[in-house]
Amino acid sequence: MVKRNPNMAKLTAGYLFPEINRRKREYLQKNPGVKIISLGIGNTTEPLTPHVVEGLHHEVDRLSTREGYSGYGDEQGISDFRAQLAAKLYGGIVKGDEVFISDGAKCDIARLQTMFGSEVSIAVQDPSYPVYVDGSVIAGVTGSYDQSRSQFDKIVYMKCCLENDFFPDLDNQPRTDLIYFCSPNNPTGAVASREQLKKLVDFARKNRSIIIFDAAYSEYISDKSLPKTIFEIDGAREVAIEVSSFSKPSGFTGVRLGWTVVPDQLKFEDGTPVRNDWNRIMTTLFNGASNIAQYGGMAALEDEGLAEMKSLVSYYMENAAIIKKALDARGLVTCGGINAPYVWAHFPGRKSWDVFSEILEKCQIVTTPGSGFGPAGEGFVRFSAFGHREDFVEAIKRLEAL
Ligand code: PGU
Repeated sequence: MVKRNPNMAKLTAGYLFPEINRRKREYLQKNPGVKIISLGIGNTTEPLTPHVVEGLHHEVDRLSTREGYSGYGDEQGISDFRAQLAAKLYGGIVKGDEVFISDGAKCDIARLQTMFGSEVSIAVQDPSYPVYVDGSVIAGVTGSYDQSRSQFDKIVYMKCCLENDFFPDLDNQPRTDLIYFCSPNNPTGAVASREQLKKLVDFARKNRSIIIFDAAYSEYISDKSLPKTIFEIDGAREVAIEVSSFSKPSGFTGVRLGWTVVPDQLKFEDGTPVRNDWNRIMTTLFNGASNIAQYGGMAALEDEGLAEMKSLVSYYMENAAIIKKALDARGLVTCGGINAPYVWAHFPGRKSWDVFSEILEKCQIVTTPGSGFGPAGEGFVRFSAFGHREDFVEAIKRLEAL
């Protein structure tokens, strides 16, 4: 018999989104034929846009000829694409060879967790995208279990709530090796201001920590005063890695394409550039993003592609406005939904899973319970803005039953 990896046994429950699906299926078994509206998982619904499709087709056609065919490519991605990405999405503040193309942000987070290993301590925003904690636990980042707090001692939860504007009280946080930070935030929809990110960078510099900045929703920022990347902040190049993705801005959730920026200046304690180890991880554990997806990504960075990205983002953001308005009208306190595709609704004194069940039963709408993102998410429910417009129009009618 093979011994089970003990870290797997340390995970608290199943991964959040399959659990939500399980409950949805269970509801459908009991109520066959009911049309459920899914505002749960942040999964894109609108078709790929024409210019991007052209880019994908073009590469498929090229691969179907003997002259044009190519097999494995550079593990780090097509160098032209890396340079384009640095220029178009970062305005040149990062270099092409600091950008590593991948099959998505989630996969890069897992590989970063492999790179940093089990010896590190981590801090996460509470609530946060469950992969930061679950992936770290799988990688062995636990330490001993503190029964009184129901938490592992190598994992620090930085409370982000209404009272602190969803930005952690850094003056009272202990030092950790890594700090996961997501802005625009999943699930709260909060976007850190320039001043807040400066505080975060200064905190990391003081503590010699590394920030893993998740910018998967950066294209949803329309307010020009808000930073879209951590690298807009002075000093970030010495303390931050950024992961990001084409999933949400270009609808590549199924196509799969993302990237990670590791700046040259970022070093480990012994002076080794983090970039070297990241290159070693990518060349060893990854074989390059699909060449078809990369050509789709390149098309997305051309002027027509960027214009399409803008209109796709606007479409989802109108959904966000529709749902936010309806929830506000019901007297609920909501956050997010302005520069982020999630609306975070407060149900004071209630358990998130109870609210989830009530919304499912009364409105046939699937949401995501806030407690699935961390202890401070209790009492909240997340509404995703990813869906067809007609479903949002229908959803707000159904919410009247709440
Ligand atoms: N980072 C954040 C903050 C996310 O919310 C998501 C997706 C990803 C990364 C994944 O990016 P990829 O490039 O597509 O890998 N979050 C969704 C989907 C759930 C999931 O398990 O990824 C959500 O509903 O939270």
